[in-house]
Amino acid sequence: MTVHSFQEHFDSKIDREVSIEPRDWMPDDYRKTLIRQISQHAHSEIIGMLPEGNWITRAPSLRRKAVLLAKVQDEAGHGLYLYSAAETLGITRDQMYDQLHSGKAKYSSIFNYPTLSWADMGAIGWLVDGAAIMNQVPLCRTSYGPYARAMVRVCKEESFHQRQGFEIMLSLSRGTEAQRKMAQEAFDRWWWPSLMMFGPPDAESPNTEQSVRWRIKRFTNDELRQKFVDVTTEQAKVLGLEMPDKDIKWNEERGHYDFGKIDWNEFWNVVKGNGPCNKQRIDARRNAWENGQWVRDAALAHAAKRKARTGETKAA
Ligand code: FAQ
Repeated sequence: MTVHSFQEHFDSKIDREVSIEPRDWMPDDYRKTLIRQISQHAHSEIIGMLPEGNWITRAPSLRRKAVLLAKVQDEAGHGLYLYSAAETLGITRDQMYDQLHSGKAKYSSIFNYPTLSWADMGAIGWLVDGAAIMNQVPLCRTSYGPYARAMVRVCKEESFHQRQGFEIMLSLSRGTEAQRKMAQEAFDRWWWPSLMMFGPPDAESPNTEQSVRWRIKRFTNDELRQKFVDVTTEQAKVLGLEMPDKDIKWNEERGHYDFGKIDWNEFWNVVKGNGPCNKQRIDARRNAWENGQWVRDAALAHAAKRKARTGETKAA
């Protein structure tokens, strides 16, 4: 087959909704885009463990501690499935780690904000996992097979995360005045950064058009952001919390909520590395990597010894 006919075959698979698999021919830019998106997604899951990890020892009850611990472990699992999916495209895990630790790779802006109170665990579950599901359910139908399959389990776990967050917010908002205030204050801080998670507006998103054509992305950034606003505004009513955006208003004609202006300067500032916790997050990952060197060395030495021993047994 010529490159031309390879391309035709690829295009026809995309049009027929047949998934692209690791051994299939694919355009270089399709491969590059997937490596970029999947590895950044993996990094987000791993860095995303840090803000919540901060509260495991301070969770207010044994039940809350067990649930939070399980959630943070789930995020580690998501990172691992995603690194594995990216590896099928020809990048190694070490290369991806190196890109993260050197600051070359991006990860979601949301994880560069601090977790100041217990209510932040509620707000993260409700809003951050809520935004993650909104973005990731359509990715279960993304055109690259290994990414789509990884997303199925990730989304099931994320919906448990979202519910546990909502339940924390519900308990706090129905609790004492101090607890209600804590919930409102967390909502106020996490609202705008959650809207930023969906990425820049479509008009300023260099990757969306091509990714939608390749069916990597099934919806644009603005479409997903709007769905999220519509759903969470209704959920805030159930919680009895006030929307942090005073301009939010139902638009009968559009059948959607109109909402206020997002501060895109803040978003780009965080993406460029100048958010409140960027340095702390990367330092924590680098330290974990460096301090874990002896564990990796020990595991390799153990594997080599076992291999030598079973080799000896076989020879005998
Ligand atoms: N933060 O042209 P677009 C989670 C970058 S997982 C930082 O629109 P694209 C689970 C973008 O990379 C959360 N950078 O890009 C959890 C690009 O730069 P590049 C992560 C951002 O790829 C919950 C540039 O801006 N989810 O939360 C952000 O078409 C709780 C231009 O943007 C995923 O990764 C951002 N928010 O669309 C864990 C989902 N937005 O790479 C723990 C998969 C954009 O060209 C606790 N990813 N940029 O240098 C996606 O759906 C897409 O990659 C988007 C961005 C929608 C994030």
